[in-house]
Amino acid sequence: MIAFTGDGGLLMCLGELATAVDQQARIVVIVFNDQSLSLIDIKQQQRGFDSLGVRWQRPDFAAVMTGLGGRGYGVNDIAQYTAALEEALRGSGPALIDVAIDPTGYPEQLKALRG
Ligand SMILES: Cc1ncc(C[n+]2csc(CCOP(=O)(O)OP(=O)(O)O)c2C)c(N)n1
Repeated sequence: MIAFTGDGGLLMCLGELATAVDQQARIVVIVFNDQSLSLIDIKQQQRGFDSLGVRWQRPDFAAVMTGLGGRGYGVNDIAQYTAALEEALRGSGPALIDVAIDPTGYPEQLKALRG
């Protein structure tokens, strides 16, 4: 099984990674790590509010997963992502791929999608 999540979403249920390791679940968690609750951040900006409580230092989720006893990979580009995904799917037990994402293009993207 492959699960995709944002960093905010993963932080809300981080303990589940420990359960996945405990159960040796066959799951690969892919986290799009943009250091923010972007959806909320964008809504704040659109309404002219200050960006408040929605950005943080980039968590190292690969290190978290490794610390819990699982396999963790940190990636910054497509080549690293592909290699990590292949390795993650080959091994046993849970794995996590922490994908560094730049959120600066989101507002334009959202405007194009939703108008
Ligand atoms: C349990 C729970 N709490 C709060 C929310 C409200 N919420 C919706 S999207 C979101 C931000 C998610 O952030 P992230 O996973 O980093 O995704 P991004 O918006 O950055 O793509 C929040 C807090 C929710 N959906 N579920």
